[in-house]
Amino acid sequence: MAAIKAEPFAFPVKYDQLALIVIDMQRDFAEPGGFGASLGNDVSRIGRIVPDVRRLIQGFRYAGLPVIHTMECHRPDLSDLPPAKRNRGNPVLRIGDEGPMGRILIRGEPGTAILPELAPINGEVIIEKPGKGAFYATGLGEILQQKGIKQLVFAGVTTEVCVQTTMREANDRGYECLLAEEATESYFPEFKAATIAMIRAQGAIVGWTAHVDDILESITHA
Ligand code: TIU
Repeated sequence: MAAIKAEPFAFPVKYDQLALIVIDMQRDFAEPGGFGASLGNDVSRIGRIVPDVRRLIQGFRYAGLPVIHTMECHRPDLSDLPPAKRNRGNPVLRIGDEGPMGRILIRGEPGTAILPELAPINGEVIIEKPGKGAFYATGLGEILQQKGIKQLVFAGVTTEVCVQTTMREANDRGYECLLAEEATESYFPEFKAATIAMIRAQGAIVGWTAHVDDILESITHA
């Protein structure tokens, strides 16, 4: 059986059931003036993974494998934004407030867009999600089922928030999950390291982790 070199042991890949899911590579998390910065974070860390995320996306496209993109965002009328989420953390700018890149994390605003280098192409699924996890209040589960996808490679930000939440949601739904280490980032390096460690602990209790190069090498055989 084909396998991707991974931790804590080789990932038993089935190319006909595999997709890449890129979580929330949006300007709001990567650029000054967006949501990540409004929470007091150094957003420059996020931009540094763009080349590795791009390599991964292009490898999946070249192999003819699906690429799914997610965006954390809300309706302009905020009807899908619980007050508990809007008020949390006392940010400088709250979700829905007008910032230098438009309204923070609102669908269709410039700051909410995916970074241009990583923009979806025609035919790729885009999931707009109001939560941290990509399964909550979205059609992701149905789309994966329809496409026969049972294995997910994860990239995107932030490792311990939206990426880990979605991996845990997917794991509970029976998907086999593999996190691409160089293609994910946190505002807190120690949180990224801890997330990688806890995902693959206890015999891959949540999933596997692998290097981008090893994933790319494997999918050339898809
Ligand atoms: N704040 C933080 O680390 N993350 C988020 O709010 N959203 C995502 O991770 N996408």
